[in-house]
Amino acid sequence: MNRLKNNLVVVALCLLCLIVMAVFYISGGFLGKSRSEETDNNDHLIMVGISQLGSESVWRTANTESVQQALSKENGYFPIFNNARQNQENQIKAIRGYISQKVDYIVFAPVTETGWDTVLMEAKNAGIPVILMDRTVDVEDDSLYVTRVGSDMHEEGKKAGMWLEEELRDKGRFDEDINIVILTGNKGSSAEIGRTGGFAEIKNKHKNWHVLEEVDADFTTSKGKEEMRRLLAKYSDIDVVVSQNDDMTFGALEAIRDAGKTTGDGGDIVIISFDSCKEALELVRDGIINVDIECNPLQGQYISDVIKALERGEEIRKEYIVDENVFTKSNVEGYINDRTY
Ligand code: GZL
Repeated sequence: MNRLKNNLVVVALCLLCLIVMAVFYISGGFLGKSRSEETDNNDHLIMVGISQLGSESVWRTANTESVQQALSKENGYFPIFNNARQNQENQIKAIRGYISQKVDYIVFAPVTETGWDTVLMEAKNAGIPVILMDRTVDVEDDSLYVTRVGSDMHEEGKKAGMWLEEELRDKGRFDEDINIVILTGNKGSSAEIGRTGGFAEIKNKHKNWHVLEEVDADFTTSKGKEEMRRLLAKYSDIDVVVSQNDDMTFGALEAIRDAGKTTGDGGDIVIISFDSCKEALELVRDGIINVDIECNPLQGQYISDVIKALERGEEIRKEYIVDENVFTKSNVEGYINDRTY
């Protein structure tokens, strides 16, 4: 009789344990959310693989923050993010990873224009729409991406040239020989290709504008300072520096100051910069940078709007160009305080 009673107790205890475990598993007690709950929660989220090219500049950081804020879980997304540290191979690896994870969309800022045909064909064959952010790609078949959200960087380069025409005219130097050095961003990036080409379109109208040297300073402050120091040692008569982003400009300004020269309004050297981050706009206000051609990094909401339109089955454009300005001492004041980057 005792043996029977003991067996019944053991069976009851086992049943109790099973019930407790079942309750915990379903309520997500031991393992975090139950798999079914985890899957249900994420099922209706739009899974987006984001390949950012790097974190080389203030502009890039603002661009990253903008896309991470827009493509957030609160806004209906399941974002997966990778920083490629300005290396194309890392971006290709990240995109292949997103393809194997079967994301719904791929958003990527290509570090350079070429070398993407194969991996974008893999994404297309997997039925994953690719959205370009910021820069563009040079591919045989432009159906390999659905759209690009970014700037018209050729136009930005032209704006720099047109401003210099006006500046020289205003200062009575229109027919003077003008010696120019150019700090470019990463050679082969659409930012460098656009800005270099746009500025050259204007420069080529002026036989008295002489580009002494054009050098890749990597879009970074350290490289901008290093290259500017070298150029100052090589050329004693630089009149204008065209620096294709503010980070390189900050480095160039340090080198110019170290060389005992002045910049900006009435200075020895005219400074033309790009991006228009807050710190640079303050230098425009203070007359240290002559002009800053805006490049708007706040592209996240544009990208989210495009994805939501695609989700609704709507037609979208092949390109969305963000609004941009040109800042000089005369108009910059009102833009500085609410600058978020
Ligand atoms: C421009 C962007 C450039 C910025 C730089 O659209 O690609 O890259 O001008 C950034 O600051 O590094």
